Amino acid sequence: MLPNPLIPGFSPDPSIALADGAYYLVNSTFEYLPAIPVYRSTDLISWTHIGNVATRPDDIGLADVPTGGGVWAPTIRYHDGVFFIVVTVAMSPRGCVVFTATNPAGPWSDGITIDGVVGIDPDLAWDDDGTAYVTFSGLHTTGEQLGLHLGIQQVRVDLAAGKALEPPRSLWSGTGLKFPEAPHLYHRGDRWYLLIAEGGTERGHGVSIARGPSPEGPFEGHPANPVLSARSTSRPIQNTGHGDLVDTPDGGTALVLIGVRPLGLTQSFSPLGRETFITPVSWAGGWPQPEPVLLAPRDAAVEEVFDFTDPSVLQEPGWLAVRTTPASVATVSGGRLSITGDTGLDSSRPQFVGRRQRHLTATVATTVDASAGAGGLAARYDEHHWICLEAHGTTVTARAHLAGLVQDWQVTVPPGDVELRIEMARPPTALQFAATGGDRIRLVAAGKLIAELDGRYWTAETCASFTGRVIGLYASQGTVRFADFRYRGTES
Ligand code: 6LW
Repeated sequence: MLPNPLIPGFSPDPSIALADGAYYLVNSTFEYLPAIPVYRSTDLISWTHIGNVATRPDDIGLADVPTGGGVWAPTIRYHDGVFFIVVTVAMSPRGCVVFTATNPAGPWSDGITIDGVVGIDPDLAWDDDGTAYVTFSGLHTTGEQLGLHLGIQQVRVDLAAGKALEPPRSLWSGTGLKFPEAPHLYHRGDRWYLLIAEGGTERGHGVSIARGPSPEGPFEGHPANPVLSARSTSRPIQNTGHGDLVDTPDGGTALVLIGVRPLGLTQSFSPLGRETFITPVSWAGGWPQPEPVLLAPRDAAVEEVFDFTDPSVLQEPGWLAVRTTPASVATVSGGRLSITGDTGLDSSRPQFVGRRQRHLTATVATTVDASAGAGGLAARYDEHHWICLEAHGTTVTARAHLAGLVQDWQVTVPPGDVELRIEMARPPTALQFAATGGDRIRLVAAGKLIAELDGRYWTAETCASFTGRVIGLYASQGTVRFADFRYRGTES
């Protein structure tokens, strides 16, 4: 059985390509850089994060994107020996961008904007004559028509020139559920298949399929669409949708897709945000039928320890920064990672470097010298939803920031290095009904518990930012020096 989640933690909108016996999977990253992680696997089971597509500060034009905008839903394809990624930089003039590489670990090209694609979730496909098609969800993400949905559309494109060769044509709008999006086009036998998501990325999410004689259609929907949805079920993985089909090593088909792992009863909350899952697909009557998505977490605990003795540590591909690159925020020398800060975590450009929280039970810790500044450890969804432990001299402040509401708790610690720790876990026993759901978050400094928080308020359901939890190091004032960053995560 394949593990689920397949790529845990902040890993929305998966797309996958098979090239010469290896699989490459990419995800959305919104306002974070480096953008678009590339994961590699040869068996669909174990995955290695081999690189990121946009690694330079101005590669993809994220400096001024609003929260919720940025890198939405890349599609990865392999064609004639070249890897292609097509992606929307939402709420930005960069629009629909195509990157290419011969090595998917990078470097990737600077990216060329395809004029004439107004929408999100672009897909790239070629017909037998080599004509390239971009199929996308018609949506205005800027300007006066912001939010206007136009269904699934398509243009033939000149990839080298970066332009559409025709005005958008409407292909299909699904079954009438809201937000037809995430189209992918596949040629199989003598048919073309158009896979989409509909119902919105929350509990109503689903996957629908249509087929037709050519990449331009006409498309006829499956009579039982959506062919996959967890809506109104008690399945442990909810919000399943936005998928991409792939051939499996045993000659079958699988669907990689987005989903969440909510904790709770009638209302439920997903601490880690939208993750990548996988499910087998069978074929019947010329239609693909995905199976319901089953939970199968990997049971081994994961320990990551960065002691900052390696000056190139920030080149490890899992580090993230907000609207800039990790190397622009932090420097590493003399066994310390230093961050100089002049703004807080409520800024759209915090001085923060972090990593994805990938397990529902996780402890993240650092040892920090804050004698010349203020900063520490933070867990963020976005600048409106975060939690931190901030050291400043001999004071440590635990702070919870939730949609403009702020609460502080303070303790005094001895001078010198102090250990800061954030512990996240499912509630051990049934809590009061009204407080059921989400995880519990404990903020600990110098071994003392300072605050325990109800984690429901830092989840996919409460933060409308599309991201997931990213946990890391920051400075808000002066220079703060970190001796290490430790992550331990487990599903058990
Ligand atoms: C993405 C859309 C979706 O563009 O959420 O879950 C949007 N699906 O397809 C942002 O991730």
